[in-house]
Formats: sequence, structure tokens, C-alpha cells
Amino acid sequence: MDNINWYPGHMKKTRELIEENLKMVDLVIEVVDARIPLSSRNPIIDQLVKEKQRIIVLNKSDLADGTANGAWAEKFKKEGNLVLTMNCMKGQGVNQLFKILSDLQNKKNEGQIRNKPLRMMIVGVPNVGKSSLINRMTGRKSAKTGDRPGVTKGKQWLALQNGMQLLDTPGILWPKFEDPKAGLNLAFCGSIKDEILDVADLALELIKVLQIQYPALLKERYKLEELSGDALENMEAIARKRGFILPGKRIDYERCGRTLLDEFRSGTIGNITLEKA
Ligand SMILES: Nc1nc2c(ncn2[C@@H]2O[C@H](COP(=O)(O)OP(=O)(O)O)[C@@H](O)[C@H]2O)c(=O)[nH]1
Ligand SMILES: [Mg+2]
Repeated sequence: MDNINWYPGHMKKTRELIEENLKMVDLVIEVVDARIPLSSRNPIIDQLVKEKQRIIVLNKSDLADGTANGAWAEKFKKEGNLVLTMNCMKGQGVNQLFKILSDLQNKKNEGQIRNKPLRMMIVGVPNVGKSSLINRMTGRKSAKTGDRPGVTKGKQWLALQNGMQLLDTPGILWPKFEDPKAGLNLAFCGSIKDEILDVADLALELIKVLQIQYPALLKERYKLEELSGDALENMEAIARKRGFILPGKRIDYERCGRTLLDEFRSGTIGNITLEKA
């Protein structure tokens, strides 16, 4: 996870750097988390990218709801983007991505005497899978660590096997931390530090969402006969089922919360998309 503390001057600088980098590329690959396709977008991404050709990558699609992935892909397409559903951890979708890129490359060089390589950059908020995507595209084991917001001076191009050029460092954008709902979604998905809320409170908020959006998965995973309308009661029922009980028969909310969050983040509860298209 990128531990960046965003402050206004920092955001301004990032914005300027990204705008500068954008001038040099033919297209932008915007990576979002398929479980929270709205919350995981930078609040001013459209202002930044403007009319530049864009590919939206719905990443971590392996953790999201398949039906929702399709609906989000449709929605983003209707808005004029090229869209791709990917799993950058496993490399799923990389071939389709290269196919799209090669079509764009052909379009760029149509009627040209000398072929110029397609140039692109990857942008997104922290933790959506930008580095994983770079690694998949370049075929390297590990891309650069020590990410910086935007992209700093001394930028370098990574040559892809097909001759295209990718900016070596992704543009790291600030998340929607001013929108409380987006903040919670990002925290559920592990994109911002758990410290904003304690683990038990965060898990309780997650239960509130899941008991409405995915009641069957919640019941099934924790072997609950029925769900209460009250999230705290559900959390306590889960804790009892799992034996998260402290001396004096007190509920171990902390341990229960930790388990719930871990199981949600790893996809163990099921394929879940928290935001509907
Ligand atoms: N399940 C799953 N995990 C992913 C996927 N892509 C990346 N990750 C994981 O998400 C975390 C953040 O990925 P990273 O590439 O570092 O994100 P970045 O901060 O945007 O560069 C890492 O633990 C990755 O292994 C994906 O498609 N599916
Ligand atoms: Mg990274």
C-alpha cells in the first residue's frame, strides 16, 4: 500500500505532474477496483484526463460480482471509454489489453510513413493494482517500488514486447477521502489504513452493507440461520458461531472484526461488488 499523506500542495503538484505527463502519451489506462468502481476513482480524474483516449481497467474482478462487472463495463463504455475486466494478480485480461492496444497502435499510424510507438501511462488511486498491471505488461517480476505521486522528473519509458512504450511509474492519484461513504468503501477494501475506524467499527459498517446487499452470502459464510436487521446482533451471532469469546463470555469484537475484514478482502465471503452500476 502506498502510504501517502495528501495535502493541498501535494495534490496540486500531483495534478501538474500528471497533466505534464499526459501531454506525452497517446492514452491513459485508468485502473479502478471492480468492487468499488466509483469510490476507487480519483474525484477529478475526468478533469485531468479530459479528451485523451482512455482505457478503464476494472481490476480485482476476481473478487467482485461477475454480473456487476458486466454492468460496470457497459456503463463505462456508454460513457465513451474502452473498458477491460482484469485480474492483474493472475494476469487475466492482459491479452485482451494488448489486442486493444494494438488496434489503437494501428489507428495511430494509419496513413503514416514512419510508425511511431504507442505511448501510454497508468493512473489510479493507491492499491488498485497499478504496479501489478505494469508488471504484467512488462513481464517483469517486480516493477519499481517506492512509488511517488504523479510521476517525477527523469521519467523513463518501459519498452513493451510489442514495441509500445509505457511510462515506468504510475500516476498515483489521491482518493476520494472527503466523501465519507467512499472512505468507508476504500477502507473495507483495504485501500486506506484501518486506523480511520477501529477494526470492530469498520467491520460493523461492512455488515450493515452486506446484510442488505449480500444477505445470502453472509448467512452462508457464517452459518447463520437468519439475519437480524441489526448489524451488531449479526456481528455477535458471527462471533458466537466462530467462538470469538473472551473470558467472562464477552464477545471478542476486535477478533471478529479482523476476521470479517480479512475474509471480505480475500473474497472468502464471496464475489462482492459494493457499488452498483
Ligand atoms: N485479488 C486480486 N488482487 C490484486 C489484483 N491486482 C492487484 N492485487 C493485489 O492488490 C494489492 C495492491 O496491488 P498494487 O499493484 O501494489 O497496487 P498499486 O498501489 O495500485 O500499485 C497487492 O496485494 C496485489 O497483489 C487482482 O486483480 N486481484
Ligand atoms: Mg504501486
